[in-house]
Amino acid sequence: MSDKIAYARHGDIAVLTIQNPPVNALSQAVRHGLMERMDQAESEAGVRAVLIVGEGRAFIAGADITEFGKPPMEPSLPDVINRIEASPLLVVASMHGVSLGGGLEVALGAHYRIAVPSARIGLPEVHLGLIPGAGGTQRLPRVAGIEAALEIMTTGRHVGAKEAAAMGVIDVIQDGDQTENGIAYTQKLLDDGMPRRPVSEMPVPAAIDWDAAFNAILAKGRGQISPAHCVRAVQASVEKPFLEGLAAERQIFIDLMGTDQRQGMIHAFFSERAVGNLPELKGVTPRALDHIGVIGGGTMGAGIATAALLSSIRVTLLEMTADAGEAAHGRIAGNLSGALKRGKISADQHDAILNKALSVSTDYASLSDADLVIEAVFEDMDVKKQVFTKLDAVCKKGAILASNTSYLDINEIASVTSRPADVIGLHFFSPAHVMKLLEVVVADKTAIDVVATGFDLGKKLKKISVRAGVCDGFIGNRILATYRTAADQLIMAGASPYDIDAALEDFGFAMGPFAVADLAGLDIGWAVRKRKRAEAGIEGVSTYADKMCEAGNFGQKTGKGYYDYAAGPKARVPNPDVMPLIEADRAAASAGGKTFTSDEIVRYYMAAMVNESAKVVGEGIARRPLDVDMTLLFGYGFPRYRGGPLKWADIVGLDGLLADIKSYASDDADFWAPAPLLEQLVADGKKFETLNT
Ligand code: 3H9
Repeated sequence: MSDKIAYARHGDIAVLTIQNPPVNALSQAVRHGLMERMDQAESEAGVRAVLIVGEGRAFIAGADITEFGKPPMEPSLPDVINRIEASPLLVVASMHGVSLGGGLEVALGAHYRIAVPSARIGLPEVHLGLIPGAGGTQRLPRVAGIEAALEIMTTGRHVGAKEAAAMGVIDVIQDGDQTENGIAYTQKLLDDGMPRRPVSEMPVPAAIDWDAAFNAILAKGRGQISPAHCVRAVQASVEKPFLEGLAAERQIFIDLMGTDQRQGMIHAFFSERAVGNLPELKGVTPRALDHIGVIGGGTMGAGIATAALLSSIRVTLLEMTADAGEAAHGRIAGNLSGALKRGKISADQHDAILNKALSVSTDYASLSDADLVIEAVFEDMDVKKQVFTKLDAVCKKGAILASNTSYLDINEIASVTSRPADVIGLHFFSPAHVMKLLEVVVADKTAIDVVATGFDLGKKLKKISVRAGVCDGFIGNRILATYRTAADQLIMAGASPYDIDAALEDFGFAMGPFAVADLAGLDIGWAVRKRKRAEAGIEGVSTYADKMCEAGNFGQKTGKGYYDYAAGPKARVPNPDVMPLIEADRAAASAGGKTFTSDEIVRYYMAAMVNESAKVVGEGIARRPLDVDMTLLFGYGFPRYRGGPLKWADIVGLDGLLADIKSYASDDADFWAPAPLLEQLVADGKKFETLNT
């Protein structure tokens, strides 16, 4: 008999308890066990009802995702659920924690559902590139109606017990132990003589305009297809008898299982969890993180302070002058009132943070008892060195000294202190209280428990933390610099910024690189170019991008950049001044004249991204390909359904990409020098994913 499903009798009720930690995923053993235990309940004398509960922290988190992509194993989940629903016994599900995907589908196969107030339900299959595949698209519309069912399955969001009860998905909400509640409720149903109530026998709702719903959801998906396919499965629930609808759902599920998008999204799911899981940190105790100092209260510093405050960490923010301190306080207060408006904190929490947890100072001595200090001052090595020298003098022994630099050498910064083992890079992305990515930059002498504390901070701040080594730009900005250069090469060769943006947005990026540049501010790149030229002693150079800035066009904030924003920030009207400037540069360089298809643009841009990513992994700046994938996904708008640049590369084929890179080398041999790791993988017939362990 199954050891995954415990069986106990409580009078007339057989209690089936799923025991598959950590989240009771519906593995083959669980499915098999449920079949066996249903047989047992039905064959035992005196059993009138079955109660299904989950042990541990959840009812059921869904199908076992690790089985996806492997040959199917009997019994299938739809068969198990149909068997549960068809039982002559009364079947009740008692839910706590999450009931997701197949978990909710099992509950919908029961005849009645009870849940604790903190329970959450959902059909998150779209986040894995799938649709619900065990009756969710057929049963949920019968219970909750088409509109609610489609909203739940196309967004994949978690729905709280109260809302789920209002939708008709949960019959009773009751606080307490799920098993005790379930037994009492089942007993009451038996005592009241309540009949079996199979959802599949409930009437179907009226039809809607299916094509309009499909097209609207497809357009919203930015290239992701599975949400729109939920519409077709729900359509089948209305138009076909139950079993035929179920078969239609199954077919769509199986078709999606074979897609690259499913592969990309499941890679993202597991990588998101693996990225902060570094073998060298096992058993390492992080240092305390009760009080954090932040130096500099600009957008970045204020964002970091806000993120820490929202995670219940005390913050002392240091500014140079009282006026600057007041401005920083205002920025943080603005961020916090945004959090209050969005319901992330209560009014009391908001007031407590501002009155107690945050202090603003102009005196370095106020950082003397901080556990960790992060500087977010001007990106200049001398300025950073001055800050670290002062921190070294005032901070307590064991305090961690962190830099938020986005490209400067952390080893050099650490060298001015007497405690380089306590120095680390913590590279946040702006706005730091919103963006999910945190690069934990480990310098040569950084102590292992300091690294562990960096990851612990990321966890407390609910970030996706990625370990990076020291180099110019670390993982993300180094790769960004390369693919941006590839975009500039495409422009000189003949593509327009608008062709490039359109091609990459079709590929799935939220915004193309030139729209992103307009948003970030063109003056940032201009300042860097001017500084680099001054350092190199180059005078009098002015490219089309410089001329745009010289004319005062810095992007969205000035109303014009690559695009003209007169009609609003979302307007994508090309600025007519840009192309003549580009044409002049092409003419001066005797370049241009080539035309590119969208596919050629994507191929070129992605080849640059993959090649640099492979160098970053090969040099050990990123430990594993998945670290690069998560950096690009969470910091640079890379489409999640493609999994990340190196997952994408694995899917499209490394040999073809390497051949492309070699063919582009005739444009610029240095820039397109193939990454040794990529050449090695191709020679060995391997993929990047083999390095993800
Ligand atoms: C489905 O159901 C299809 C059906 O419609 C049709 C089938 C025919 N399977 O996230 P955590 C692991 S599709 C396998 O760190 P939390 C996870 O990898 C499924 N493993 O904890 C991690 O492992 P490790 C629809 C799973 O508290 C550990 O459990 N369901 C699964 O932050 C803890 O997870 C979903 O998409 C799984 N289904 O969050 C739900 N779920 O410790 C996906 C988790 O080795 N899961 N693991 O790193 C989640 O959203 C979150 O994991 C959950 C817990 C909210 C459950």
